Amino acid sequence: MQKTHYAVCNICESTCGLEIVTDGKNIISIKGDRQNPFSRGHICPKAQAHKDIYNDPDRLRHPVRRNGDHWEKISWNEAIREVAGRLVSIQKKHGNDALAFYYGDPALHNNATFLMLKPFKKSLKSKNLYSAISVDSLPKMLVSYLMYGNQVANSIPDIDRTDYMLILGANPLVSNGSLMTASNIKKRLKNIQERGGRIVVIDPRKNETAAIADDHYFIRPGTDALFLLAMLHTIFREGLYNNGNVLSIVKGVDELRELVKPFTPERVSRRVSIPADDIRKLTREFATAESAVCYGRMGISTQEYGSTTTWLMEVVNIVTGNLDRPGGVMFTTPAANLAGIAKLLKETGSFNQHRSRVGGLPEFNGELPVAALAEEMETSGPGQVKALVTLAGNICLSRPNSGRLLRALGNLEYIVSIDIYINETSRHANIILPPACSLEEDHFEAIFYALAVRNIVNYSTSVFPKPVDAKHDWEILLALIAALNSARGFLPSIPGRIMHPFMRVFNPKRQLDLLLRLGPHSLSLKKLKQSPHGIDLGPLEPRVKQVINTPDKKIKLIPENFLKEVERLNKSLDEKLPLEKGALQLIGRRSRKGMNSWLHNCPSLQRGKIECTLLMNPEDARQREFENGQIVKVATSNGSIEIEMETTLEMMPGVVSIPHGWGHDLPGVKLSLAKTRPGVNVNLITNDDLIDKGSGTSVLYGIPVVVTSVEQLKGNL
Ligand SMILES: Nc1nc2c(c(=O)[nH]1)N[C@H]1C(S)=C(S)[C@@H](COP(=O)(O)OP(=O)(O)OC[C@H]3O[C@@H](n4cnc5c(=O)[nH]c(N)nc54)[C@H](O)[C@@H]3O)O[C@H]1N2
Ligand SMILES: Nc1nc2c(c(=O)[nH]1)N[C@H]1C(S)=C(S)[C@@H](COP(=O)(O)OP(=O)(O)OC[C@H]3O[C@@H](n4cnc5c(=O)[nH]c(N)nc54)[C@H](O)[C@@H]3O)O[C@H]1N2
Ligand code: SF4
Ligand SMILES: [Mo]
Repeated sequence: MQKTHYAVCNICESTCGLEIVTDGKNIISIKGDRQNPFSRGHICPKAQAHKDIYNDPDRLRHPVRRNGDHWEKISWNEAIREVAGRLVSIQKKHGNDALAFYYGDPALHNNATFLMLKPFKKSLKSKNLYSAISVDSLPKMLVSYLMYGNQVANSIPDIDRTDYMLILGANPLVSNGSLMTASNIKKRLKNIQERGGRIVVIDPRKNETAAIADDHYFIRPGTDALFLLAMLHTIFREGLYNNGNVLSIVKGVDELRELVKPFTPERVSRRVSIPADDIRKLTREFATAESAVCYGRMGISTQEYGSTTTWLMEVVNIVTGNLDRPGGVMFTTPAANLAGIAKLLKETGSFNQHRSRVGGLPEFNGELPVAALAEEMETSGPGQVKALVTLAGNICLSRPNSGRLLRALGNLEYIVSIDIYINETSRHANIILPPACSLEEDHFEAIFYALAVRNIVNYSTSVFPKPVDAKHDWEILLALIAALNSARGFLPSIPGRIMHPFMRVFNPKRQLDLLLRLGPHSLSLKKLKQSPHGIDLGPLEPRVKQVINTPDKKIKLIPENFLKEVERLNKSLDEKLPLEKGALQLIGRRSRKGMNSWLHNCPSLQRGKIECTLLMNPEDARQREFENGQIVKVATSNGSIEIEMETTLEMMPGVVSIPHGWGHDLPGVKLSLAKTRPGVNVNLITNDDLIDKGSGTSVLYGIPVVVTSVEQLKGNL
């Protein structure tokens, strides 16, 4: 008998509604849920991945232990007991910090896992805690923490009402929006134009979003901070300053006016590669629009001045009166009010409270930048990492300098991966603990509703029951917490004793129910379940005063952290351009049919030409006597990779682009389809010592590279 389920897709941040028809055991079809008030039937090709993953014979369905080249099936009890025993004995021998933990993106797309993360991290008793945040959104969270006093108080573009959208370093048409949960971005962007508004994209690649924008400007990678400083200079110079309804709570306007004085459009123009008159024109358009929003993502986050650029974008929005007004950037009022809860629990963030042992990189929210992980494994002495737990992360492809990490993993005594596949990272594990399939679990996208362009909420119940002998990610974490405690052999502390049974009774569903009841819309899980298509709770509303959590309840326009960076930017204006030194600059891009390193094993997505190529401007190719389609060698100080090159006018001269998440042809990887179309791992040539000094975020974009033909290089050897 056929059954129709309504669910929310948890692959990316868009939270599209799905209509999944099954016969009780098999998936018959996956379509967009037309009755979902947010996505209205929209889905992208990746929605079909749910079926591929559910059916994938390569997906692990029980714990496995590595025995030489083979994997043997073991019971959950044995697996959990062995893992906890080994981890604790390593900690007893080498100290608590000898254990490192890394979690990746999918852990944040599952509310139950997310709620269990904090107690799990605590139970590890180690400072070596890492996540994908430090190769992603750390600058935004840090800026929210420093300016508004709460890392979870993130301002979100009010895309549905804005009259002017200035996009720097983001490609929402392919990524489907990030730190901006919005289904069907293309339609939302088109609507801006239909309302008579404008979209301007600033990007070293004329990407898919730029292709539908009103204007696109190439910018030299890594120079957005200078562009924004020149915009701010122009705003003050031309009297365009207006901080609207937040005037009374903004501190530091006079200091800002002084700070941006040296950055005239003329001075920055050569370096950013945008004519001074265009910078002025864009500034005037932005500042005089009825409402405007400056939005940026990976291209401004994981670059040399990632946190400074993120801060300056926030400042541009504030001083043009676009913070906290419809059509500008606004704060959400989500059903599960994460910012409010963080405030209540006094967990609004921390920065630089301690530093990594070897490189001295700053902690953020108790986690260290993942760039520090390899050196923490390599460098002997007290606190050296000797064991690793990964959860829903694939660091061997996602972290810069994969070669170094690979060598460092060889120093470890024990590795555990909580993952659904034997992939580039989990192949190194001693034990893999696989959770049940995502369709076998209920879902609630707490984090992404808090980042949504409308206040929306949706609870998905599982499409299939969980197999009898399976565990969800949160159950694996819970079992590990208990087993670690018992392996340590001490009587659990009083909070520990209360905590554990409490967690069993007070499972993630009950926690969510409480969050909903305490939330601003006074909902409950029961009420949500009665609305399987989700509930639209209305547009974003002005609420900055409730959100601000700084000691004086004022917005800190200039956190001191960035002053040194502004000085460095000023000096950079006299330095040579990367091109003058003979290098090209490497940036990344995302694939419509992949999700970082995964979904490459999905037959419905991975057909036709593989998307892992190097893109180069035809003029750069001509100078090097390259022909379209030839294999080229791309080198940095870390080594080199060989990859097919495509010429395209999309690329700014002097800049080349390679996507990340590829390179599946490694021994032991069990991804049958992905191995036949492996692509090349760009992180073999990215550097882990390139860091945004303001935050500790890795620099993944704007890296100097030398590109030669393979023959040329061989000839030179
Ligand atoms: N050069 C370069 N590097 C980059 C980037 C870039 O743009 N350029 N982008 C960076 C960014 S933004 C990010 S977020 C990171 C991503 O980096 P990571 O988060 O480290 O890696 P992912 O590729 O997202 O891998 C997700 C893993 O989770 C597993 N998985 C999927 N679903 C589940 C589940 O339900 N439970 C469990 N336990 N496991 C699951 C998959 O099999 C896979 O191993 O990469 C970063 N690295
Ligand atoms: N289909 C698909 N969707 C995804 C993902 C995926 O892998 N596939 N990954 C998800 C994840 S984890 C994330 S974090 C988001 C990311 O979402 P986005 O940031 O929207 O996606 P990217 O494609 O990384 O876009 C970065 C843009 O920055 C540009 N850029 C590079 N360097 C610079 C620079 O110095 N300055 C400027 N101005 N621009 C620069 C690049 O050319 C690119 O167009 O996407 C999410 N959605
Ligand atoms: S856009 Fe994102 S949430 Fe929507 S169907 Fe595609 S992967 Fe799923
Ligand atoms: Mo990401």
